[in-house]
Amino acid sequence: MTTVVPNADVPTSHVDPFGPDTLGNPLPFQRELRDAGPVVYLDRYDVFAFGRYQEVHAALTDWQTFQSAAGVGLSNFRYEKPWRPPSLLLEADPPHHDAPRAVLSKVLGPRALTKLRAAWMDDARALVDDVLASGHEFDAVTALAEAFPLRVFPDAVGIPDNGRENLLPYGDHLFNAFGPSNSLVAKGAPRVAELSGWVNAHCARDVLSDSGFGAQIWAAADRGDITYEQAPLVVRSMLSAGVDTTVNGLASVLYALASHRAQWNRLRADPVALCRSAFDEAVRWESPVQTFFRTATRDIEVGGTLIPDGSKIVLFLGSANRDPRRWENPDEFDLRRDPSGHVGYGMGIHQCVGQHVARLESEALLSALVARVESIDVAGPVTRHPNNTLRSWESIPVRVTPK
Ligand code: 4MI
Repeated sequence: MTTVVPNADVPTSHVDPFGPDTLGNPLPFQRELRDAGPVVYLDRYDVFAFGRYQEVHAALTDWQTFQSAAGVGLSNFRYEKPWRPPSLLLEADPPHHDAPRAVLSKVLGPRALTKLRAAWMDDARALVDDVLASGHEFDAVTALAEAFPLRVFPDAVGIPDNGRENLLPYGDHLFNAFGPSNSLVAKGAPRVAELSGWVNAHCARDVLSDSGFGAQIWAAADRGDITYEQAPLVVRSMLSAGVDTTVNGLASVLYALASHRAQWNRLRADPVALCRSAFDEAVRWESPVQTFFRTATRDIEVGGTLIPDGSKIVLFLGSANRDPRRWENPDEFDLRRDPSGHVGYGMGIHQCVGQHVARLESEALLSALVARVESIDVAGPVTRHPNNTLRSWESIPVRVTPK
C-alpha cells in the first residue's frame, strides 16, 4: 500500500525572508515566491508562505480556518508564551474580538474623525510652514513623516507630552517581534521592560485626557460595551498600531511623490481627489506592513498543498500588492490606478481599524504640501530602517521649491 503525501512536492525555499538582504530589498524574493506556486514551504522556519494575491486575500477573509488567536507572528502562542499579553483585537478572533473591535471602530470611525479634520489640516499647514521656514532641503522622514503623526495622534488619543519619544521605539520592537527572534529582536530587548512599562502606564484612565480616543474607550467600559479589564488593552492597541504604521505610510507616499515627478504634477492638478487616494496607492506600492502570520485551525488544502492543522502560514501582503496576476504594472506607482482591494490594511474582520485616521493624516499633510510647494525631489541617498515586519525608512533627503 502506498501512502499519499499531498504536500510532498510543495515548492520549498531555503531563503530567510527576515535576513538583512531580503529585508533590504524584498522584491526579488517575493517574485520567486509568487512564481514558485500558490503555496511555498519555508524550511528555515517550518512555515507555509502565500505570496500571491488570491491566496493572501482568501486567507485574510477566512478567519475560521486561518486564526489570529495563536498569534500573528512566527511564534505560536499554543507553545510559546507571548512577550506581552496578547492584543484583544489583532491576536484574537470572534467572539472575543468583536466587542473591542466594535468599540474601537466607532471611536476611530469616519464620523468621529470629522471633528478632528479642520484642526489636523491647520496642524499640517503649520508644520509645513515651520519646515519651509528652516530650509528647502530636509529629511522627509523626520521632518514630516514622523513629525506629523507625533504632533496629532498622541494628542487625539489623549496622552500627556512627556515620554512620547517612546512610541516609535516601542512600535519598532513590536513589529520586529512578529518575526523570528533574530538580531533585530535582540537589539530591542534591552528596552522592552522600560518601553512596555511606559506604554502600559499610558493606558490607564487617570493619565488620559478626558476628551480623547482613550477616554472614549474607557467610556465604552462605563456603558458595558467592553469590560474595565479590556479597556486598557484596547488603548494599548492604539498606541501600538497608530504611530509606526502611519509614519512609514506617510514616508512612502512622500518618497513616491518625490521620485515620480509626473505623479506629483497629477496630485497638484487635482489635489482634492488625489491627496486622499495617493495614500492608498502608496500603501499598495510599499506595503508598510509587509507580513502577518496566521495559524491553521484544521487540515486545509490550498492550491494542491495540504497545510496541516496547527501550521503557521506567513502572508506576504507586500507581495500580494505587487502580484502581476492581480495588478497591471504592479511595480509602478500610478495615481491613475484604482488601488482599492489592496491588502496593505489586511482584509476581512481584522482589516485596519485605524485606516480612516491614517488617510486623514495623509490627506492633511499632502494638502498642506501641495498648497505650499511647487516641486519636491529626492536630494540625497535614501536609506531604509530594517524591521522584521515594516517596510521602514531611515532617511529620505528631499529638496523642495516653495511656491
Ligand atoms: C497592523 S498593525 C497593529 C495592529 C494592532 C496592534 C498592533 C499592531 C495591537 O496591538 O492591537
